[in-house]
Amino acid sequence: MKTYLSTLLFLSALTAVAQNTPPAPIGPLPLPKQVKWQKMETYAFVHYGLNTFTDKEWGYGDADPKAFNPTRMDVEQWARTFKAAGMKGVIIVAKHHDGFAMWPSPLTDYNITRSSYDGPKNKDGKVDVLAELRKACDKYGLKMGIYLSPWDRNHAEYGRQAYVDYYHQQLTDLVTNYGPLFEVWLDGANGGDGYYGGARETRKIDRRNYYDFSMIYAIIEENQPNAIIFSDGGPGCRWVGNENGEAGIPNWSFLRKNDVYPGYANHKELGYGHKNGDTWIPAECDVSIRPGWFYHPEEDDKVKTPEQLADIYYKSVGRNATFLLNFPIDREGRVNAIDSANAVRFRQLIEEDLKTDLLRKAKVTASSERGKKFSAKKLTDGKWGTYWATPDGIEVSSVTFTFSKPTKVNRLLLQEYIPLGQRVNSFAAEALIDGEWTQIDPGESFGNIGYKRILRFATIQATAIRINFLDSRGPVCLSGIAAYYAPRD
Ligand code: FUL
Repeated sequence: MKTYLSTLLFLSALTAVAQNTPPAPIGPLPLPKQVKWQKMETYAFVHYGLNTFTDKEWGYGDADPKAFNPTRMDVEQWARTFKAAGMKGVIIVAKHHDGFAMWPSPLTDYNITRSSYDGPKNKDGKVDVLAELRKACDKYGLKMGIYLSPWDRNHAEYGRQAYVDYYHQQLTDLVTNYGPLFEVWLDGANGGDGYYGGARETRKIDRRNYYDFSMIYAIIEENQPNAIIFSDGGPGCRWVGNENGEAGIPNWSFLRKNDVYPGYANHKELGYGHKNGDTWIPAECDVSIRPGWFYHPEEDDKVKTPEQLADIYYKSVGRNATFLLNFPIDREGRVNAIDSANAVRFRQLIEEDLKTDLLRKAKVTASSERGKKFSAKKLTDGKWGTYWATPDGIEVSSVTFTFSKPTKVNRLLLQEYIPLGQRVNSFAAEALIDGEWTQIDPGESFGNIGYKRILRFATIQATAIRINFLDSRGPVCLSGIAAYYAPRD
C-alpha cells in the first residue's frame, strides 16, 4: 500500500513538473531573426530610378542616365512619411532590371553619378541615394533593406559568367557599405530581352542555377547575419505569389525548401505555403500603393485609398504574412502628396479599428491548461512572450471569454507563440448572443493562425466568445487573443 501511494505521489509530482515545462517545439521552427522580422508587420518599398523619368515599368537598359533629374528631392520626407504611416523599415530598389545603380557603384558607369541629380554628397563627395536613405532611416528610427535585381538589361555580359561575378561583387559592395540591413530582396523576374551593352537581343538563362544563389546567400549571411533574404522560395521569407497584397487561407509559414527557387513557376502555391514543408519560410505580401511600381503621372488618380490599404492589411498581416507597401517616388523626388496622405490615414484606420482590446477585462476559462505558467490568463496579459498552452496529448481545446455585459464586437485577433512552431491546423469561433451559441461568420474560412490572424465580421452583441481549436499538431501555444469593436464594420 505504502509503495502504491508513493508511486502515485511520484507520478502526480511528475505530471505537475511536466505541466510547468513548455510544450516541446514542433518544427519547422523560425530563426530568432525571422520572429523579429515578422513582428515588424508593415514596411515600405521604394521604386525610384530612370523608369520614373522615362515612364516605364521595365527599362530596357539603354536610357540616358541624365534622364534621372529630380527637382525637389528629399529623402527625409520619404522617411517621415513612412514613419507617420507606421512603417517599421524601408526596402529601396538599389538596381532594377534596367541595371541603373542608385549608388555610386564602382563597378559600372551606369550609375547615379552620371545622372542630372545634384543632391547631398557621400563621404567620397559623390551623390548616393542609398547613403542618403541610410542617414534618414537612422534619424527616423527605420530599418533599411535593399532590392538588387539579378536580371540586368544593361550589362554586356548578362547571361555569361562575368555578369554573375559582377552581380556578386555589387551585392558585396551593398552589404558591406550601407550599415545593417533587415532584408535583402532578390527578385525572380526575367523577361529575356534587353540592351545588354548594345547587343539588343534576347538572352535566356537557367533561372535555377545561373546566378549561383548559394553564393549569393553566403555573401549576405556572412556580411549581414541579421538580414532576411527574400526570394520566391526564401530562405528568409517568401513571395506570397501575387502582387495584390493577399495571403492565402490557410497560410503556412513553411515550404519544402528544395522545391522552390527564384522564378518558380507554381507561384500560386506560395500564398498558402506547404503544410508539409521542412523549413520556416514565411510569406511577405508586396503590393504597390499605385497600379505601377514606378511613378506615372497618369496614375495620380489611381492611388489606393486608406480603406483599400486597410483591407490589404487584414489580408496580409491578418493572415500571417507581412505587408510590404510600395511607394513610387515621383519626379520631384518625393513621396507624392496623395500617396502620403492615404498611407498615413490608412495607419489611423487600423489604429482606430484595433484600439481597445475588449478581452482584457473579460473572464477567461479554458478547456484545459498545462499549468499555472501556461494558464489561459496569459492570453490577455498583453505580453507576446507569455502564452497559454494545453497539456501534452490534448489536441482539441477551447477557450471562453465572458463579458460582464453584452458587448459589441466585430474583430478577433489571434497569435500563436511561433518560437514553438505554427501548430494550429484549424479553429473556429462562436459567440453567445441572446443566450445562444452562434458561429461567428468572418466571410472567409478561419484557416490557420501562425504569428497573427485577424478576422473581420459584422458587428455582434455578445456576452461571451468561445474559440474552438479543432485540430492542431500538438498542444496549442497561443500568446494572445483579442477582440475589438472597430468603428468601421
Ligand atoms: C517584380 C518586378 O518585375 C517589378 O518591376 C517590381 O520590382 C516587383 C516588386 O517585382 O518582379
